[in-house]
Amino acid sequence: MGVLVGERRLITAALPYINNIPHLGHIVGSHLPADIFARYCRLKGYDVLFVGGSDENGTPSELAAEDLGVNLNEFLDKMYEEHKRIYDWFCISYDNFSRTSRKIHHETTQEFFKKIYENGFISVGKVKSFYCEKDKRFLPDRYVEGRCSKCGYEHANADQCEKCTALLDAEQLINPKCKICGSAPIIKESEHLFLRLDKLSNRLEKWLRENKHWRPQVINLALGWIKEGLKPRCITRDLKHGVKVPIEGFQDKVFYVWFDAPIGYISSTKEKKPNTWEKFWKDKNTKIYHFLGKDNIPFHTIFWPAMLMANGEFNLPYHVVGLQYLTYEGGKFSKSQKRGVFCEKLPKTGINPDIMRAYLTFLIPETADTEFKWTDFQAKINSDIIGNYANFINRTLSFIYNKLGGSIQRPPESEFTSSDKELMKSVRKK
Ligand code: B3M
Ligand code: ZN
Repeated sequence: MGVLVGERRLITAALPYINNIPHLGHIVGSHLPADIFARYCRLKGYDVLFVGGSDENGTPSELAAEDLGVNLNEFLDKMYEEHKRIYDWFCISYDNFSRTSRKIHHETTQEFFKKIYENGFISVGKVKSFYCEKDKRFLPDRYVEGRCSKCGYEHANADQCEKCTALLDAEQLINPKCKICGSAPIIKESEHLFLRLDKLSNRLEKWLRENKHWRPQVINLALGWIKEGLKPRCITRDLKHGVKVPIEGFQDKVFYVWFDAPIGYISSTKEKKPNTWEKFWKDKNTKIYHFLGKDNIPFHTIFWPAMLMANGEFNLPYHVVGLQYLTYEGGKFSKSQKRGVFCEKLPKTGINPDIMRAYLTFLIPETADTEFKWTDFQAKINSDIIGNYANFINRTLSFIYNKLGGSIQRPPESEFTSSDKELMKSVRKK
């Protein structure tokens, strides 16, 4: 079909945070468009690998397990199964859906980091954060609350006040309290590692400008960040749960979750193709396509390519397909307000996954946000799927039945193409 032998495509969908049950916005924002593209590429004859996995490190999963009062690993195992069931229900044709809690991912991240370190793109700096002397631990932002120094709201988090949206730093929170034990934490300075984005800014800009095939919203966002000026970015955290930092003096820290998560694309490839994974990442005949939602664009157009450049051994993404948001009946999806369709409920509705996929495919928010509406779901399925597509097939079959006595003359075998033969085979199977 016009495809050169050996042309390869590695396709990824953003790794979902494990602590949230995905809603329809997650499906249309990455898994579904990546799946459609992967199916298309397979049909065209490319050597395709479609990988993903769950993003399991960092504070969100630690917090979620603590809130439920369950053991973290049990929580992660249960949520992984839940996620997997949902993507299977939607027939997302992942070749591998891995987990960033697996050993292979931890090792891959540490090796990836070491190379960046040896190449001179890591610096050391000091960061001030809250430390609870009673719990003997540094507290992530969401573990501390206090009074906002801007508007007086009593339950502001350490990094941001939810009421007035002001971004705060540790010293701007009045009467801070540790959310675990209620005592007042102190501010402590600790050493962290930084990725030298500043050193890579020119190379990133040059590369971004070469990517003429990207969508304007994606490229403009990325160039906007470059214009603002890139600063070294902290890539370590004082947490227990995550990938351990493999160098002297930092062994009690873990990597920032956005540092290890994109490396999950590599570890998922390795897990599936232990002997041939490198050709999907290093060979010139491979193109890498990342599918992700709008909020993930900066990480995939700046932070991740910078990590790849600093490491030096891997190809850069060929395409970063950034999608916009899906809204639900005129507002945002919200778990706490119970707004939207959360996918664990879908199998119980009796809706056929193909019907849901068909409507969601109409809605993929390619250039602007789109809206899920049940009345529109009904109208689209009735008019486009049943009215047009099913009607076309029904009319053709009725015509053959009524006018041609129920059969059409079979053309000679030599006239069938290989895709005709495949189609006949799959029709007979049903
Ligand atoms: N887990 C954010 C999200 O789920 C983050 C994506 C990681 S992709 C490497 O939207
Ligand atoms: Zn405030």
